[in-house]
Amino acid sequence: MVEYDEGTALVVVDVQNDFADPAGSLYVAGGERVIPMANREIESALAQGAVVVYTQDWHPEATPHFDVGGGAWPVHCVGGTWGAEFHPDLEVKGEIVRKGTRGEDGYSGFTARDTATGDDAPTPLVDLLRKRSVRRVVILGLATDYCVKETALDALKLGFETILLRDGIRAVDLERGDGERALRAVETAGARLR
Ligand code: VGL
Repeated sequence: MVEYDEGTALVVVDVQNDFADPAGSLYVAGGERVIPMANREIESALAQGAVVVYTQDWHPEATPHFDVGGGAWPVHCVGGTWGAEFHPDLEVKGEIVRKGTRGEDGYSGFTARDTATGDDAPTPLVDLLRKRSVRRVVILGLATDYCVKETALDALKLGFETILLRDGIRAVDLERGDGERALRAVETAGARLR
């Protein structure tokens, strides 16, 4: 278990039905297995005065992010649908930051990428963390090789000390080894794995 304090935020990435339920449209193998650990970390973080924040993929019905719109992914996490809801076993006890809401590629919890121009715009996450004087972020959730990775890389770029909880993440692994490569990339960028 990590030590938490008031300058630390636990960022729980995309523990939503479409990723964490075997019936979800973009189910990440073993996704539901991160939930017990997530709940333990959430309790521990809150008990020690840390900030707990949740990211939530929240797409419009049609977006260039989806394969039917020319993108890479099956339709998933459409705002207001079951797939976009947090998994019912996850304890939700903190602020929620939605991403992808205007049709952007929303991998990182910190930025939304315009699918036409490739430009990044900030989500409310960094302001929220700065307001609470956070200097260190602890990340878990789904999926290692996309949203967890991009959130961790942005956290590092923004100057946060960044820790990834290995047992609290699972990979899509479109190509075998993507998850492990993502971990190496975030480690190389300066994150610690726990
Ligand atoms: C994610 C693929 C597409 C994720 C989101 O949460 O990691 N992966 N959209």
